[in-house]
Amino acid sequence: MFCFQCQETVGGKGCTKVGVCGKTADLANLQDLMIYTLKGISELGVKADEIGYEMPGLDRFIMSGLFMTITNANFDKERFLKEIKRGLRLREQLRKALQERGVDLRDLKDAATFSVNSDDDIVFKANNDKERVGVLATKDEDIRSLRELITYGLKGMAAYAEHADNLGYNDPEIAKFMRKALAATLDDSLTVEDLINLTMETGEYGVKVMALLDEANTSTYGNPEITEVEIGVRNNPAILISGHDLRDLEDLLEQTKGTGVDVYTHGEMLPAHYYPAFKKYDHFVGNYGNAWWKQKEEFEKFNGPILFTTNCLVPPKESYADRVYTTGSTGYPGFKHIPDREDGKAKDFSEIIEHAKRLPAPTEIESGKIIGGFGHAQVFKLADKVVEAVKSGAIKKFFVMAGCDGRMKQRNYYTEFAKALPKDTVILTAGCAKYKYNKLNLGDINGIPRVLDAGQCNNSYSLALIALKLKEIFNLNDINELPIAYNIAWYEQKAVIVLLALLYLGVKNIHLGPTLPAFLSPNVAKVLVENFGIGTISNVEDDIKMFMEA
Ligand code: SF4
Ligand code: SF3
Repeated sequence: MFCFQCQETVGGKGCTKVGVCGKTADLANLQDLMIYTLKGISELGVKADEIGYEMPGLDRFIMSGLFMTITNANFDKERFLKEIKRGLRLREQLRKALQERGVDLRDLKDAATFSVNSDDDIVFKANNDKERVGVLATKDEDIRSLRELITYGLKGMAAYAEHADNLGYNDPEIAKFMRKALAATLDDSLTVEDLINLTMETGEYGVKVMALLDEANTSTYGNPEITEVEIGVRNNPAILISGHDLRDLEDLLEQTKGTGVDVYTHGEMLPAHYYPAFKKYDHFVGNYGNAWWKQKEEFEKFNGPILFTTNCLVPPKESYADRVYTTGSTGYPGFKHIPDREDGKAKDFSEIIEHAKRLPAPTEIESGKIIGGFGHAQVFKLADKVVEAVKSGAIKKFFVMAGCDGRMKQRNYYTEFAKALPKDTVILTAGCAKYKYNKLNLGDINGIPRVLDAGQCNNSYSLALIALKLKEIFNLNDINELPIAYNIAWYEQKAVIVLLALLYLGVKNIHLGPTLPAFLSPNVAKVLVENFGIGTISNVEDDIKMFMEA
């Protein structure tokens, strides 16, 4: 195996024996073969696009195939075997359809033509075809770096596209771009420059997909609004829902209504509380615990069943493993998996609900409230107040500290950074990075809280809209003239698409931490430094000085 797609990769270089995330070598190889299969399907898909042929189910398959390979999403080898076989069937159907339409299919690559006769064949190819399958199959380190940067961006894009699709929102242009970009990563004729351009285009589609998901979420559930979220517990049996999928949450809330079972959020599901549509459920109690990496201790104490709708899932402790359910792109061997919805009907969560009824109420681990809900619409409503505070000097600077949280000790930097920021600064956040400072009670500036949480990582789009709005209000030519600094924490591939989207929007001088991605080769990193001023972090004191002076 070789995997370096996340921030916690071994030695900041690559996981080669087993993943820090818990991914075994054979699972990692199967995930690589899944991606390889998607690339091959996409090569045919591009040809289909050229003649305007659409194959039903193709967009969704590519989306969920990519999504399943995101860090901490799916650890289930059986599921990958099943999906690879499904992919090969789809690929064959597509090939036939194109052949019938007279499309020239002579120069297809191995990814679009390899065949297997059994599960063993699949496993054999995944483990042995190192010249073609996997990250290291690309020998040139700059080409490899760009191919992977694009692929990881596509994984994040796919995740957001799937959430939008679950709410009935999709954009065929986004799916078409995914096919084009996946196929391009197989194309040896593309130069470094071509791939840099494609990376920027990936950012452009990143903006589109986040706009689409924003539209899907806000049209379906209303605009996030200022909300106090309870972090203590009640005395009823309960289900803990984690991940990012709001449609799954809606189905669960509907089905738990009147059952005596409460629902709490964990990790990235916290921002669901900010949506008006979810406030009508009085059994939707609050948020339990913190970011994903604290799940082992927190799930043990929760006592009830846990539902994963997306990443980040950590291999469980035995003490609670029998209480964990997965759905959508997530999976883990031995966990119950709730099947996808059919014909738009709700998923069936009855088994989890019955399970919850047999278990005790959660053990309280915290008490009090946290505040959030500062999506673009809510912040625009406060615009006068914000602008006045900037003009009067009450707010000197905004710090975008969106992104991911993670296990590394070094990430305490973000807690210390938030504490040490001058009192006339405001943190704009989104994603699970917020758990490093959202319970610190950092106070407010003329009624504006010093931590403004826009929501999940995909809601980083809101932060971009807020910046663009401020640029308009202050009549500036360039978004970089605003008093906004970017100190972003990353972990998995959704952060990659958010980063590429910000770069596409022209945001400069983003600092990424706690370490730069291992998949950036020195030359690719140099391009990002020279053209976009990308930097990393050093220590709290020097960094605050640097940001405040910039
Ligand atoms: Fe290693 Fe991260 Fe890949 Fe897991 S996802 S194998 S931790 S690089
Ligand atoms: Fe967190 Fe996994 Fe990235 Fe959506 S839940 S931000 S790490």
